[in-house]
Amino acid sequence: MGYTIGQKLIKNHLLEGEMIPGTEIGIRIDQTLTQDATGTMAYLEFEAMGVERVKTELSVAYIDHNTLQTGFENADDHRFIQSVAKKRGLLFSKPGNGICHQLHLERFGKPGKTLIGSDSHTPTGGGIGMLAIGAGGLDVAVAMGGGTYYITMPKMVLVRLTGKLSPWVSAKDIILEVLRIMSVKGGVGKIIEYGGEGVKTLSVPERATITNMGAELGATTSVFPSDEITKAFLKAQGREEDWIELKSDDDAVYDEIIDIDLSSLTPMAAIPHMPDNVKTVDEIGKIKIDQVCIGSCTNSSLLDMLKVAAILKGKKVAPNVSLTISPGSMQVLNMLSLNGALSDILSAGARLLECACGPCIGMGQSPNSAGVSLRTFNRNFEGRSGTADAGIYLVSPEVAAASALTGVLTDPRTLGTMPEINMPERFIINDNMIERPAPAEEADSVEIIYGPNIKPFPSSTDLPGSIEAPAILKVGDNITTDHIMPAGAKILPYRSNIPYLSNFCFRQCDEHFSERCKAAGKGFIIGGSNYGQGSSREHAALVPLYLGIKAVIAKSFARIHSANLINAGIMPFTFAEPADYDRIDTDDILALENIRENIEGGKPVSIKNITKNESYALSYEYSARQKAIILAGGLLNYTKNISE
Ligand code: MIC
Ligand code: SF4
Repeated sequence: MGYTIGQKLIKNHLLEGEMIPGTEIGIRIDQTLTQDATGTMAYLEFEAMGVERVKTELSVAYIDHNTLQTGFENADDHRFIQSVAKKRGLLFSKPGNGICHQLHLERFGKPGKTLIGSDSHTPTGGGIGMLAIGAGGLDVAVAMGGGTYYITMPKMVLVRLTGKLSPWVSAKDIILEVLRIMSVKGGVGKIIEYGGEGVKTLSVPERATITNMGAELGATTSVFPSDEITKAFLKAQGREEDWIELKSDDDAVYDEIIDIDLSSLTPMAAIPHMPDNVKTVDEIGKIKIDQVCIGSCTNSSLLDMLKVAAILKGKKVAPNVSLTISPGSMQVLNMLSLNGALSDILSAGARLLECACGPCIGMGQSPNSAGVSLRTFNRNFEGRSGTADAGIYLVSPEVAAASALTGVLTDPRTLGTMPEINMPERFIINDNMIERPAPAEEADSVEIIYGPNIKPFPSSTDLPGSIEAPAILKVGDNITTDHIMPAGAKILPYRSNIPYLSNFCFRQCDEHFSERCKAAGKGFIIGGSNYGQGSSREHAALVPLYLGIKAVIAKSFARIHSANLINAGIMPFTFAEPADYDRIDTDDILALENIRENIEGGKPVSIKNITKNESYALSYEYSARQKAIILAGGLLNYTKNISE
């Protein structure tokens, strides 16, 4: 039996376990990336591990999220990360150089390699045939130290593309269609692989738009073959030697196949407040809009920006619309400025933002009250933009630019003939904003600079024999990490200050969550299905740990969050009978009796509802390693125990 691309990549990096879907495997990691919002914590954890120099082939620390410096905090964190990078052997990408995923694709990603990143959109690298996976900061720190990375062996899904996109329909519409079909939890435990004749019609940036938003499917990762198109892209980046061919075997077997005829797609949008709430632009109609934001790691490539410039050229942005443009990287911005496209964008009345995440993570540009904002981004979760009652629509650059001109949601097919945009044969290469590490022999003299905003991260203790505590919070389905630990310009600067962050935990669901946790001293969270979807931020586990949360009992979990909970020493359990979810109310006193003994012995676990005098069976599928981590009270304790 032949292999799929995902299976080949895993097989070439397999260190532990067997490639049996649903079982835990350990893989070797070639490259890592971090961004600043998760990076500060990841490097604090790396420092706690006591490793002198990173042991990967390549590790890069990017600064792209916390670039608004409204106080000393972000600049201090940048300085801390830069000093760690210099001392420990990492490349450092300075603020303003661009968004980690776009930059990594341009300058460092290599087909056939493994990459983990402390950001959920790391699978963008699948666009050039990498096995690129989003992970919690601690997992990335372990990989930087040369440690194995563990995942559940995924199932393989083939999305078979046939035909060719019609004019004005783009890669964003393909992934929106996949989201419509599969939903935000449809990808959990799966690798989404793209194949079929239609693949040849898609350039690398278009492929990367698709793999990027595979994160919204909950997938382990997404991947494209590495072919002549990949080669041409790497050549244009001056990196032809990094190319290898990668394709699935003819007799590869997939667990699921989804067929999409590209020619049947029309412009689409994900309507508020979930990325899988997908409708065609026609179905939604000409709603009035207030803001258009073009950029983010999903749609900020040169190709995207050139399309936008061509649409805006010689025209004027509608009076009621604020249009922002964030190019994905310095390379993109440089090329736009040299070929005049930037002038077309600016002349139309756009606001140019720096090459960073910006509005995507609520770092500025929050819409007006009850505003409607069209964004080329990947997430439209309620409140994420910074305006609680704004409605965010996720669209392609073509829909975004066309709508910015009319002031209403507009089908770009009404614009007439589509301008032809080609990929450049050579990108402008300028790595002036990448700092190289000190040579190993000089590393000793580099001092790590800690700012006053850096507070110790919470510690956890061994799993006790039994736990009795209230159900502090009960939430519904599809709770995102943005609900658990919100981001945005006001909160993000405190990513290295867990005590302060704890004041904002679950704010959107229960204003008093933090105080109630502090009063109770310990507690449980009851969740619906797909609990913890969205980002990789381990803060969504570290802050609940700080607040005394001992276990989360949900109908199902998102992959990265479940791994982060275990790493923090918080037990994720699922209801054996999903209907038992309905039987628990907030403030019910619950007890996990003999929990230590049960986990240790792999015995069945149930939770007693003392208030209602009932008991509910729970399921857990911890590997032997995960059990040991839970018993030790988290990955850091576990690592310390085995190295003592
Ligand atoms: C996001 O898009 O939500 C983020 C901000 O990039 C996160 C990481 C973080 O919370 O710092 C992600 O996607 O992992
Ligand atoms: Fe940055 Fe947004 Fe991409 Fe997250 S999704 S990495 S915030 S651009």
